[in-house]
Amino acid sequence: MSDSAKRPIIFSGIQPSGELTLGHIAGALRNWVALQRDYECYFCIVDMHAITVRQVPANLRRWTLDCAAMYLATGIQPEQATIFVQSHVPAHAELAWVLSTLTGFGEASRMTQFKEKSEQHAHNINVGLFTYPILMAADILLYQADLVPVGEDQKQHVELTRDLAQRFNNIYSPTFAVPEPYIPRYGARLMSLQDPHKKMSKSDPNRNATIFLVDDNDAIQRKIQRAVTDSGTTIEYDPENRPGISNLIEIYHLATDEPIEAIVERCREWTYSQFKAAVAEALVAYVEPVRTRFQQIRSDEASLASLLLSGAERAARVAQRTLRKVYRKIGFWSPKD
Ligand code: AQP
Repeated sequence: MSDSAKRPIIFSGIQPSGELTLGHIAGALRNWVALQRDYECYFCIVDMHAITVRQVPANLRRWTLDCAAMYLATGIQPEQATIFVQSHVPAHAELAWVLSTLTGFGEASRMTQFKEKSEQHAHNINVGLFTYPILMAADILLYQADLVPVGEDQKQHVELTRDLAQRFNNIYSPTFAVPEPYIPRYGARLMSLQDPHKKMSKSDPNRNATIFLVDDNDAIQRKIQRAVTDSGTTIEYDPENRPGISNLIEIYHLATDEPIEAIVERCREWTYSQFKAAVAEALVAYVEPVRTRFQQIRSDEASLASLLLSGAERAARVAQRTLRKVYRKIGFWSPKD
């Protein structure tokens, strides 16, 4: 393929720090699937990010394979995308070190995810949590990504990535593509079912707050029925003032593809309990095939291992090319230059 025929590049990743949730589909996976045919895609399982919070080693290993299987179960095509584990490609840590020397302490201190996670993990506010966005910048820049499809919470990190790319390009010479975030209009921040002011999270200690993609149909029904709403009576989309019901409308939209406006128009006068029943039914129909595919794919560990091995080899070749260029430009001596 000639250079002019090259497809633009996507990089994105998910931490294997638990079972994946409906939030991951809404903010990330469904957009990866939609974009995969038109882009050259690198979809990473970011285990190095996951250890910024203390992990049980056996769980981390299991969730890494779960994550790969879920990528496939939600529709990522291994023929279209390079799927790999971050720690299998050492260039991520190496470029992160270089970028850390270009990042201001104050700049890193402004990252809201660090502030939030420091509160959640007050007993373990480690330096890795602080430098997390720099490692994320390295992830993205190594592959010369043009687009980074993420949920709303990651927008600030992509902005930092852009600043670092531009800074490096200005100090040395053009080296990195400057990536754009890709944030969906709806579902960019699915909220907790138990506290609609909080993001739905895989590590929420309250399992009722989160729809996991491996939840069985009964669990999905139960969680939706118990979702916290508000004291209103109509089905209206107003995330600021009616976050609970608006979140359920976004979930319904995700499960059925019916436009938000059409849902509101059709269901405005329904009771909350009627609407919750409809959301639960649609969500069961949406999640069940994903769960079934996941179970099939996850049961074949040998195939997953071979997919991740070849993914890492391919990713490492591309990443190494960028890293070599960076090392040369910053003045690291090498006998190969
Ligand atoms: N609730 C969500 N709504 C929309 N997008 C979401 N994403 C995660 N949760 C939601 C998007 O998924 C991608 C990868 O996320 P991650 O698991 O690497 O990190 P996270 O955002 O910290 O997700 P969790 O579930 O909250 O993980 P834990 O509990 O381990 O911290 C990102 O694009 C993210 O925006």
